[in-house]
Amino acid sequence: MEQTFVMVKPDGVARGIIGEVITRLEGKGLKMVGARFERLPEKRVMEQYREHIEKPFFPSLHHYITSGPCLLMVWEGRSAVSVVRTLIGKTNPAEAAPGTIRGDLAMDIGRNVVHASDSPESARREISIHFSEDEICTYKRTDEPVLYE
Ligand code: IDP
Ligand code: MG
Repeated sequence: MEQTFVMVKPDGVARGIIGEVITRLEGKGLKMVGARFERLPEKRVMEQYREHIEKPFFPSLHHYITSGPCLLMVWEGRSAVSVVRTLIGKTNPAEAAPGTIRGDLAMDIGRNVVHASDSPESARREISIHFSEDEICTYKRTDEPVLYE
């Protein structure tokens, strides 16, 4: 099984749609195996978004992502990385398909509610930035035997 890093950003927290995000991932059949609610410390913001540090939007991204608490999570399932990327939709909510989290629940690229890892390599890197191994929990969902062939 694959794991991916998912985060409800401060706008999603402030708008009270944490539950909606979790419900969609749980309903799909993904399993939450780690979670923490916190304001991101400076060091981990820079590690998380290192590929964007030189981009023109980075100062506003930095300001926004540290403006309030985030819900950081690790989700597990078959092809979890690509499955979650499909569920969250395109980066710009104006272009994200209906039925996706960003397509249904957001308006602005700078306020797009959720983050999710874009590849298995990013997922491993991002999970290790935010979580230690002992924070990842192992358990069975009772529907696992019927979720997968
Ligand atoms: P992703 O979140 O879909 O993986 P990335 O390109 O990795 O998108 O960008 C990371 C985050 O940076 C986006 O989710 C968004 O919050 C912000 N961002 C990306 N591009 C822009 C932009 O052009 N203007 C403002 N914010 C942006
Ligand atoms: Mg990204």
